[in-house]
Amino acid sequence: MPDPVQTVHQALDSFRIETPSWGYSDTGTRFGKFHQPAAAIDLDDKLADAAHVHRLTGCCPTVAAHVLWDFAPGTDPAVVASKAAALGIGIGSINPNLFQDQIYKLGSVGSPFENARDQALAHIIDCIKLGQVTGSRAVSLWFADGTNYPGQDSIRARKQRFEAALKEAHSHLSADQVMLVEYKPFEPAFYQTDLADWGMSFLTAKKAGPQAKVLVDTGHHYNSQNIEQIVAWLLDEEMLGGFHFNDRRYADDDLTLGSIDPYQIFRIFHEIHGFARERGAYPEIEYMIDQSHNLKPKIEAMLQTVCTAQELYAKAALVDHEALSAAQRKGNIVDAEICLKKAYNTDVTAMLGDWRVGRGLAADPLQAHRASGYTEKAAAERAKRRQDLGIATEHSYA
Ligand code: PSV
Ligand code: MN
Repeated sequence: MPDPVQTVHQALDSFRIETPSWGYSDTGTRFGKFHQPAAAIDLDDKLADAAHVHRLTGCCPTVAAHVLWDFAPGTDPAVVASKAAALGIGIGSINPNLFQDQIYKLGSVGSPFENARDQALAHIIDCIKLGQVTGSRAVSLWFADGTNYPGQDSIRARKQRFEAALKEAHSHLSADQVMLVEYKPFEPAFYQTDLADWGMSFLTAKKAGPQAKVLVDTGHHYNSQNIEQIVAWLLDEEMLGGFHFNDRRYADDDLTLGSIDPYQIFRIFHEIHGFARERGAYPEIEYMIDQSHNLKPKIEAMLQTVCTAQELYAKAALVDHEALSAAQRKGNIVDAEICLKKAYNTDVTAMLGDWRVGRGLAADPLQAHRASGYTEKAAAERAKRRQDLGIATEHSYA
């Protein structure tokens, strides 16, 4: 077994994770929003917050954009990209919005209405072009499409409409772009979701073309579903394109990564390290966070997530693969499991701290953020701007 410090440092050297623009602004649930004085108001604030997180962690060089929420009509994506670059970050995945326009009531590319399908496809193609201007690698597709009642629409017709649309969209990708196809078992459709699981995303991506891959949002699974098995299968088929990280207890996805089940994330990373070891290289995977915090301070939650991801990725790199395969060959289940548990139980805090200090970063990004006064400064400035703009602000318990 090589030196653990070296193993952890090597693993961290290549680990990058993208933060979402929507995680910095006031977002909530459909039941309500709780405002935070330091929340980002506009895209400039979101870019500033994402750059701050990258400055503290050194591993978040890109920020995901949700087109409708971030690019007001008339926004020049080249200007946005250069603003981001001036702050030391880049625009990452481009997320089309295929669910909020009134025309999408019965779906987007799966809709029975041709004009809705045409609008959705045109928007995806626009997003592909936008990504070419911003230098983004991924166009990340999530569809709210589905039906709410049995008989509402033909399930097979919807499947075919998806296949045709994604195939057409794929033909607009440039050689260095990738199309990520996300799945979700339910919500907002509650009878049938068009892309409800990894198999449906897999098949649709395969039919779209070679640059389409599956996106695994950790929150989009039923309770007790074995996500690392899905990851292992997708890796083996070279169809794993990326992750949306978060955690969950019941439905959906806005809890902090690893807050409920950190061992699950470790097991996912273990599959990736094992695959890379076998193939001699890591596959190109977009690691992205998909969380909008309604209760936790937004930047703190983001830092907590990034540090948790690094920690679990590092721990998973420590699995002794020689010992593991020896135990597996002997059918020694107990020793095999101990290999995973031993790595998982290793305290990597000091190794992570050293890695950061070696890169001129603070050993603890969260503490460094708290000491920086960033939130207080942002809160003062943004609260005033919010007032001037007449935007709702936080409740005072004082
Ligand atoms: C849908 O629940 C989802 O996971 C998709 O990725 C959306 O783009 C994102 O959440 C919006 O927060
Ligand atoms: Mn997602």
